[in-house]
Amino acid sequence: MRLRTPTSLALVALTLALNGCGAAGAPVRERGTTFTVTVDEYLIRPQQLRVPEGKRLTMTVTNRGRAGHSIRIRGATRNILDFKFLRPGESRTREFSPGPGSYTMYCVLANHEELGLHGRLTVG
Ligand SMILES: [Cu+2]
Repeated sequence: MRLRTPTSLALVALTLALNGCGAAGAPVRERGTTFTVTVDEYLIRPQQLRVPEGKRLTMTVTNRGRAGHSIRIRGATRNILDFKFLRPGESRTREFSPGPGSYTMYCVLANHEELGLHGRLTVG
């Protein structure tokens, strides 16, 4: 087997990092009031989502994973929305009217947030 040079190893690492970003990290700006996020083990997509402020929003969470997930949206001082336990394949839709600001979307189960199941919801 041919030994790889440090340069080609660095390129492989860079390519993997870029692919990782593209898979979940591309920020999405949603101009409408209806949007969907998908969750699995252990990512939420989109991971950075911006939505309009001053509107009633309709959010759907779809679980594309093989485990159950319970998604919550938390602000600086309180939780503003809960999607109770979603079985694999299940979707649920909720309406809410968040104030402007930055929120965290995450899974409340076990250590799922720590494993990567979290994202940022920016209103405004
Ligand atoms: Cu989970």
